[in-house]
Amino acid sequence: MKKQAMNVVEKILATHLVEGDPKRDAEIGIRIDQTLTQDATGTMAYLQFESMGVKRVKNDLAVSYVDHNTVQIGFENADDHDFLQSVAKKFGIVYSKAGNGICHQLHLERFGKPGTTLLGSDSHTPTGGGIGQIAIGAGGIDIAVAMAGGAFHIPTPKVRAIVLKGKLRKGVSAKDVILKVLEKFGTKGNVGWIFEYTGPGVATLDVPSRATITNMGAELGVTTSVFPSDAVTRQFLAAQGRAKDFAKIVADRGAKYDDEFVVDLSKVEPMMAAPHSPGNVVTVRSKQGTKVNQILIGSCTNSSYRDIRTVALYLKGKHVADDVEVGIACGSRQVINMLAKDGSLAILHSAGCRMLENACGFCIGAHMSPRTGAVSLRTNNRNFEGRSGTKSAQVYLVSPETAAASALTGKVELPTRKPVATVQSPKKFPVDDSMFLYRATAGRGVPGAKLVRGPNIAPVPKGEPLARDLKGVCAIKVGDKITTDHIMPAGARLKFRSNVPEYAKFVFEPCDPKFHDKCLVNKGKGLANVIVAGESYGQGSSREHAALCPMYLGVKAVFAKSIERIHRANLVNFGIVPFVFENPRDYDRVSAGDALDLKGIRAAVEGDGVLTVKGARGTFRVKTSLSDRERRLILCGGLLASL
Ligand code: MIC
Ligand code: SF4
Repeated sequence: MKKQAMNVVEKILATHLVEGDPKRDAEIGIRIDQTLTQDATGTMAYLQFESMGVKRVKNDLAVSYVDHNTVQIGFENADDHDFLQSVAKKFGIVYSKAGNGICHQLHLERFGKPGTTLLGSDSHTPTGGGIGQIAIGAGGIDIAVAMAGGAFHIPTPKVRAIVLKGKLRKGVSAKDVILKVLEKFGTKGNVGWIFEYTGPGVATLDVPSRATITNMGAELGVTTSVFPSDAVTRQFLAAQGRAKDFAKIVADRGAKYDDEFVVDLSKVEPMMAAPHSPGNVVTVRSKQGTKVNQILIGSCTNSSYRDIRTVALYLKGKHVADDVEVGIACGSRQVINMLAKDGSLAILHSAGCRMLENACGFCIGAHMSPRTGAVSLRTNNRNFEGRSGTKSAQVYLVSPETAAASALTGKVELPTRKPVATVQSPKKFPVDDSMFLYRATAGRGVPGAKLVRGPNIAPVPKGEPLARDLKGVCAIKVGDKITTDHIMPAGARLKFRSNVPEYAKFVFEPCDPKFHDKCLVNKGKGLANVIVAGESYGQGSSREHAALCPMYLGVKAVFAKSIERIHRANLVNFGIVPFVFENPRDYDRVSAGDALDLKGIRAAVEGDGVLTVKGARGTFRVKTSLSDRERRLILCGGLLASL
């Protein structure tokens, strides 16, 4: 019998399917081979894993990276690191020490395996798609379940082929390609899709370039993005001393897709995302000459050797403009070691760049906030308002080439005017795994190892079963495209990630600093807090704190025009009902402070998901469409309460 032609997504999912049938069901469960966590989401993931009472991790490989909270002002970050190290030792997890690099770059270099699945407690986990993995970002508790051997559930994906043709011109790179895709598909409306890159142009892109594209695919709101695993992948793995990890995974001839979009690489021009959304894409040409105050290069999107070496080639023998500050954060020690060896580091120093730690740093607003009203060009993947730490700053997302060319004049410049040579993929990367601890005990753990818990590590709160009826109040009303950075700010607040009561004080801080206090007053009166929001609520990061902390404050439901995938899953995991307005115009009938009668909410969740709400200006209907699994979770107060 002739086998049906399959695309890359189908091939990988077919070998990992454990629940459901993609032909029939709206949701499927897949086995997870590898997991990754970073420190900002990891502490909570491991606290939850611990509370499941499992003795050691059960998936093939679990890696715990420390890269987000490395500023260490006060004891909190260091306490978290100690806790994470002790968890890794006890439960059989590989631990990547602070200073080793950024999780996604490191995982690509040292662990990512074509044809496998990777689940990470960070929304940019799809970076692994660059090496042919189905790599998905999720909330920490989903990672905890996967480490305990449980399945991960995704909406049965629709697969869009992004067909690459031709070859990029000099001075144009992967960042411009993903910005082109974002220009076409935007940051909303892509829930449930997987973007698979295919076509003859794929072979012209090296693995780090592919990873830049899949990394920033997160901004589309898709489940993930993936490239085939081909000769280029084989060469990359061999150069990393991992030839044995290679598996060829390419789409069969005649493979089918639900949709197709063609990108002619030779026609792509330098692109940028203008403030304050990665989907706000314009050409660099249209902003040429704009004065720039700050340029930051690196982060998990563009921090490979190829990227930073390219910047060095632009800056060789030159100096950055006087009134622009330039900072560079490399993705890993491997990258820095290579730059040190080939002279790039000296070039960058002489050119007046500030070499930053190889960590998330500026990307998450942990430092390097620009001056008031600044124009900041950055190679990272998000430019949400205020994420840089400066609310009035205008952050543009650009390629390393555009960043470097602009650094020389202090104005937005076209990198294609004086392009540099293309950096070739190295034949051999210098491998040094010495900052990955507990590799020898991975999967087993060290007998007798004890957990180390500083005062910043607080117990995880559990949800309560959903009541039959609720008397509620609209605790806040927000607009469209509210990101998790609005709901649960990072930056200076990040250090409270393992301390929910403390972190909860900052829920919605940028929108309404009194939100926390109001919620507690309502909760004290026995009222359920309800969040009312517009389109694309919860876009951005995978941080489950954006659901966990509201749960702690007594939020029981969200009424939005639409809700983004990861955040919706996090709400369900913490027992908050993710409702959407049946008629989006009813959004206008609710104001902050309105009493909302949620009579029959439990029956609605048990039944068809439709709830009639009595508000201050009449009744309206909200609905939620839940799988049986999700329904069960919400009814008992969330995933942790269900165990
Ligand atoms: C981000 O880019 O916003 C983060 C910080 O990496 C988050 C994770 C987090 O909030 O800890 C993400 O993208 O998931
Ligand atoms: Fe870190 Fe930024 Fe990447 Fe998030 S997007 S993982 S904060 S570098």
